[in-house]
Amino acid sequence: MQLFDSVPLEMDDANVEYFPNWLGLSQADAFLTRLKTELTWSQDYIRIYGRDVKIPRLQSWVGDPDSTYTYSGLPMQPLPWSTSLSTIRTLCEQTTHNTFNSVLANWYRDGQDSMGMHSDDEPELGREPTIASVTLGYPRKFIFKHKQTGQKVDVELEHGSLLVMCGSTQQFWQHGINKTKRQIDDRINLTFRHIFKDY
Ligand SMILES: O=C(O)CCC(=O)C(=O)O
Ligand SMILES: [Mn+2]
Repeated sequence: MQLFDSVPLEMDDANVEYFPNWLGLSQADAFLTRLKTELTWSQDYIRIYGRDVKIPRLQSWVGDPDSTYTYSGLPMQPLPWSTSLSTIRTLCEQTTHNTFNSVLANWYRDGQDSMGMHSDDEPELGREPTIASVTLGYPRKFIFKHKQTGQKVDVELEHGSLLVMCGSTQQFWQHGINKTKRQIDDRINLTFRHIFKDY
């Protein structure tokens, strides 16, 4: 069993732990390269005021066959586990002492790709979900905003890092990734989740 250096983020009403060098550099590089071809990536759309709008990133939803998930109003049927994703899932389970039956993969192609502020608080994730978030590729700033006080906390998520959110984090905080005008390379983020069938 490996032990990793981690830092808790200073946040009220939350439980967030950051593991900067969770994967070795060559392992992280290899996963980044493999996931680009191993996964089936799609350009999904959401409906806003009667118009279909492109989600600003590519996505892939992978999981056990019964882990259907509704994300931003989109019901998603999971694709089967790929070799790399199964390996990373096991590593996440070992570090967090949790089990995960699904993962949402997001591919931010450049600085124009982003994710709006939201909480991972869908009912199928249960009360106080543990979310394990793995970053591969170009570092991006991950922003937290407290829903009641407006307090902001941010953390630069680095290549090969793991961010674990648990306890009341989703209840009290939103999170997201802003666009940036900087010329930056791409990044893949994996959020491992446990979907409950009966909720
Ligand atoms: O890309 C990230 O770090 C955030 C991803 C995220 O929040 C999500 O998939 O729900
Ligand atoms: Mn999220």
